[in-house]
Amino acid sequence: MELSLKKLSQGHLKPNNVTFQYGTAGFRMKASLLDYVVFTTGILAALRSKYLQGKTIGIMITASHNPPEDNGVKLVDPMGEMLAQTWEAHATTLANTSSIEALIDEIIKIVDLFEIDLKTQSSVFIARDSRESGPALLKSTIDGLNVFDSAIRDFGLLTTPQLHYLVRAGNSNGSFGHPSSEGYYAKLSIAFKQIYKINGLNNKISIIVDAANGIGAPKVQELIHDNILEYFDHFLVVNNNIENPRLLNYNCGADFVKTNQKLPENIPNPEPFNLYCSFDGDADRIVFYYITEEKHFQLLDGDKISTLLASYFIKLIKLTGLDLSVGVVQTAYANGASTKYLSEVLKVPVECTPTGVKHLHHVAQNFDIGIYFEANGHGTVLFSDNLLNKVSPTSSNLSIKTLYYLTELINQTVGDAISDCLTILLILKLLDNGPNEWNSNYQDLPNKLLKVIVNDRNLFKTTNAERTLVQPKGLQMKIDEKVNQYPNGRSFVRASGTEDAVRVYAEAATKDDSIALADQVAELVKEFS
Ligand code: 16G
Ligand code: ZN
Repeated sequence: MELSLKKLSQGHLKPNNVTFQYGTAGFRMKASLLDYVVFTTGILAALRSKYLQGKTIGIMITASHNPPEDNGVKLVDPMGEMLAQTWEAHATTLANTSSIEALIDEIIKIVDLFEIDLKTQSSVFIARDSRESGPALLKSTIDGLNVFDSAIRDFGLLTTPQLHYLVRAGNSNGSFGHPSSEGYYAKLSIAFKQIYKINGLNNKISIIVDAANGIGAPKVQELIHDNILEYFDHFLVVNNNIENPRLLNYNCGADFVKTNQKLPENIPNPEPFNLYCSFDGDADRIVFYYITEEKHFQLLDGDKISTLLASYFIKLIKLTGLDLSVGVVQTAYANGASTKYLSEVLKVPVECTPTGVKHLHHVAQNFDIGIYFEANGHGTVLFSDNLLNKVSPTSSNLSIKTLYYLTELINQTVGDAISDCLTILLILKLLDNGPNEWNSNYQDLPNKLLKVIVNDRNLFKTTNAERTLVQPKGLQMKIDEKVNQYPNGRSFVRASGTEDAVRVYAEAATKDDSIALADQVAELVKEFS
């Protein structure tokens, strides 16, 4: 190991004065700083695979909705889930070693701690999004992997959820699907066709997809054009230019639409009540929207997606006659009106977790049907083994059959914009709803999100799923005083996990109140920092 490490580490140096942290979704920052990080992450992936008796681990090189000059890397565990949290600290430690000797020491510590048998052959699947920095970072990651003898499959350009699917398929002996892009397309499109056919749907589907000029563009086109185009009377992908990497996430994509509450660039002749959706740069996030006759923009975000899913699954479960639990998982960013609608109208249990997909995913596993979405559009539905054992494609009950195919259509490894998109399109048809009916289930409380730059965001510590500050001392009390001055007021403060900043969220009965409350809380944050 030492010899190959010395040879392979040449050219991969840790930049001075930077501290790396495996954050909410892996390492993410300016691509120019990442070379050493991807090298050490390659090493860790090989160790993780060896530790898990040679099961396949995934490495995804992406910075999601971040600007084109950023990049990042994250690891995928064998069942397609995010890297186990206990290993995040090891990823951070390796990335922060500033000499080869220190790196060797840390590797040895990990090998000893987990009693890793280095002779076990490691196996790693790797893919990247469409960023310009991707190929060079891929090469450095592979150097890291080659420190140990690893079987490497480079899948080239993929969406993040495709890689999650492939890793799980690769570890599942065919029971989850074929471990190839074709296998992914086949699984989704077969399920889609079956749901459409067995339910006797005959109205064709219309959708315009804004793919953020990211990798989701060619992938959703391939899936739909080659497999299910006959079910659409209008299918168009805009912002599909991945040849010019500078356009990635620029004035388009899920983050742009959610943050600015307006249409992305390049929607041709927007028509009232046409349904649109936006992916982010690596297609693990989706939001929908439409415009009214008065040309008002209406966002159907992650909260609207989870309420639609919850109301549909509650109806479906009744028709199956099966005894299955349904629950929804949100974060503090979920609009208060959505939480109220879920618990008071739909009467489903609603759980709140800290921000970041891994937290929601974990809690959603407690239900037979665990629906989780962040307001920003990250999310999916998880199905329990109990449920999977009760559904079958050969059932004589149409609802049970439909439920079976939904478990195939919905990507259970991670939120997947393509899979979520197909699912929502079908559910709207099954419920015979258009965007306006979907949007009418509840009305969002006006809200405001602010970013405050502080000297040290680590001073801000929270509890109660990020809804209550425990530090700095005294600040939460002051926030509560402000909140109490506004009808339906709610506000919370948390340190960002991806940026050096603190975020302030506020909602209230009127737009003006939500802005005033956010501003006042932001002032308090500055005072206390
Ligand atoms: C990451 C998370 C996302 C979360 C966001 C919060 C994943 C795959 N991504 O992008 O879920 O909403 O961080 O960012 O978990 P923040 O901590 O900067 O507010
Ligand atoms: Zn993303």
